[in-house]
Amino acid sequence: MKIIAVKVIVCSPGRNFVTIKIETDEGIYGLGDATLNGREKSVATYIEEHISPCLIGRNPSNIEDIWQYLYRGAYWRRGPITMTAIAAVDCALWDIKGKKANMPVHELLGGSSRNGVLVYGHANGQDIPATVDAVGRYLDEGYLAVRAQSGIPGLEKVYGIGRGEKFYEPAETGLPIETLWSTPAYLDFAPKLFEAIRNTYGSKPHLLHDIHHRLTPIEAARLGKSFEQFNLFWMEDPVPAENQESLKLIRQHTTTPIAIGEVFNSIWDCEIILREQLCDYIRSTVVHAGGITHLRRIIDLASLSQIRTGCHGATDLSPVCMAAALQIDMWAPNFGIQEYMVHSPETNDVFPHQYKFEKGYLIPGNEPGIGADINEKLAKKYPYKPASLPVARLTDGTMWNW
Ligand code: KDG
Ligand code: MG
Repeated sequence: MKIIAVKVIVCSPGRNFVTIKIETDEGIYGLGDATLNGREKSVATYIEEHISPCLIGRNPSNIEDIWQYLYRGAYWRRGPITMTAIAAVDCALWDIKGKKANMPVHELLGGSSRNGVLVYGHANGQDIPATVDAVGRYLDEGYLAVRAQSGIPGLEKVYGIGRGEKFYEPAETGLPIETLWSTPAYLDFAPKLFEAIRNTYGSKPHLLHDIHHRLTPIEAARLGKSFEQFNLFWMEDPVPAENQESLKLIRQHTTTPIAIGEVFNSIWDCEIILREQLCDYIRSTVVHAGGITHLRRIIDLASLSQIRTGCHGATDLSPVCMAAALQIDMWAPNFGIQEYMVHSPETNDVFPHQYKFEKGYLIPGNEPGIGADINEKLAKKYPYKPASLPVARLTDGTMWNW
């Protein structure tokens, strides 16, 4: 079997996506998501200029060798652009291998370890009552786990608050919008949100919350302590983790579980965190962490410290990534939970997929490969639109982490 073409498809059905399609001389093709929110064209160019020419004529079965070729052969290792590009190729090659073997990818990884994939939905609202209502709607739909984010009094455009009911989409057309952040206002407010949710729905639902890299370790430690009484499933990205050891301070002070890693690109970004058990859930997923081949290594290292998976699954990760993540989720012995942010109808039309939601779980199905496709003709109707993620400033104007 030989690779005969590598296509990069950039489209915007509701939001921007980059997809790679690797075609073979046997008529089988594979798909990989290559979307890096706000940097879509950089990855597309990297693949077109530096990867596609090297793949033509290679045997797509040699997934490991091709991964090593693209990683070691780049010389400039790691980084979000390179690792997203490698991830897309890797995912497409697993898709091809599955189709050739007539098996879903989770069968090739070692078979399924569960019947379905526990997911969490995204409830958000402008204030506490609206967020409490939104949580209730997810519970009514059968979700067992819900992430809750609320607007904070006095702060405009807080992270995680959507325009629509289900699609929270932070990227805006044009240059980055500026948002405001106040740590004191947030630390005062966040526990009140979870108090209201627990008072309304009791202790059963799993509740999650994303801090989105905004705190220092001691602030996160304090928040984690005040969350303990509400028994959160996790608090996510409490601090930016360039300094992996900074999580030690948080761990010394609180038993609220920590999830981290959606922006990590490789095992080296979380090596200390995983070895020293500094988180409870690792958030890395297929598209930004080097594909199925590399994510599997991260998950195995995590398992040594009883850390479970909680793969990123926001709307900027296409259904192709979600389908691939579900294959990993079905296999991973240390699976924890999967993020599930429902895509827009336009996105779902361009990327037909077999996974479906049932009573709090996603069921990936048994189609050969990863179980997602692209309608290229329809994709052409949604041309790329430049869009950026917001930036954040403190109330005195200082740049902060968005
Ligand atoms: O592109 C950025 C989003 O994927 C990110 O802001 C979403 O933090 C996120 C999450 O947990 O889904
Ligand atoms: Mg997050």
